Amino acid sequence: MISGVMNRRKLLLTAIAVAAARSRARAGNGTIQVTVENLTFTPAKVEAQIGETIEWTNKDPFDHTATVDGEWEVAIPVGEKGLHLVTANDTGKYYCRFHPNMQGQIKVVT
Ligand SMILES: [Cu+2]
Repeated sequence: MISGVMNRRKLLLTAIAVAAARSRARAGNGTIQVTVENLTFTPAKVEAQIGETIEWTNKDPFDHTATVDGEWEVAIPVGEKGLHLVTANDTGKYYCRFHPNMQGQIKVVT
């Protein structure tokens, strides 16, 4: 009787562990680093999973942004970082509001 309960509990924990591993495979929780220097996003093109964070680090002596018109804008002030949590519809280009020639690209992967 007791061992039956133990087995069910063990089975349940195993099922939870498998489900957690699967959800990790679908959605990342890592950070993708992009350096902003000399008016350039490096790397210009990043691949990210839903739930990962893109972190821009500004090494220029002036402010930048990462902007998708009508969607989102991340301020990247001098000497600071800007963060964006990746969502399902983030595949596409972004640019800097102050220097529109600065462009980067995000590809959401699963
Ligand atoms: Cu800029």
